[in-house]
Amino acid sequence: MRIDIISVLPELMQSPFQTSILKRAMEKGLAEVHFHNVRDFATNKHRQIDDTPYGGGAGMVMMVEPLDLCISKLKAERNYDEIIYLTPDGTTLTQRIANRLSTFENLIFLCGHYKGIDQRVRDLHVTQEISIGDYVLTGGELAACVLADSVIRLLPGVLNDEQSALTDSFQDDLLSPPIFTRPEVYKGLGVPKVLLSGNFGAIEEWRHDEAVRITTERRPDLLENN
Ligand code: 6GU
Repeated sequence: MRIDIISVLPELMQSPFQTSILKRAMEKGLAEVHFHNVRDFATNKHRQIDDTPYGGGAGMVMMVEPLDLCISKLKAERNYDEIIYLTPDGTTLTQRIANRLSTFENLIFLCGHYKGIDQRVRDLHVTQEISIGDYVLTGGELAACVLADSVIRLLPGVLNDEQSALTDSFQDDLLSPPIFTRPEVYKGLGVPKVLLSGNFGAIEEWRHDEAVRITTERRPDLLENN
């Protein structure tokens, strides 16, 4: 998979891709992430990329031309499955969306900044708009990192044990059951006996029951999807 990320602050997004699992995914050639600085596509002599909104109001708007030039250049080089604008007014990211995006070859993530982007960029190019939750960030960059992480970890070969993505919280609309490792007793707190029993049928049943119990307690809304 190839992801092209367009931003005014690409330096904000370096470390997540240079560490741990995402780094290994890149090194193995399973994912490529390319950053594009909008400033490089500015056309006037001040290298301007934002301007005041027509009609007035607070804040600046990212100009249509630099973004159009950047996206058009990429589109001329390859076919994109989706061009995603990261924005608080997009569809809230879910595991289902991450799963779907993980099946694609080429994606563009467009990070908004300031008050947002000129509507005509959305009309010309954007095929999907995604938010990572009901709160406001200073820009789409951190959201783009979250989205990229959620998608790249699903690519075949990225996780060591392919099972582990399948048993994630949310993958079956259930939260995860409690987990334990050594020691067997810590500060008087033990481990549920069933986990020490070696009875894998009983262990699976316990884990499922716990997952349902915790989901019922914390996120009953998830159970309605089943
Ligand atoms: Cl995608 N962008 C910004 N600026 N804030 C957000 C967001 C995105 N998702 C949640 N809050």
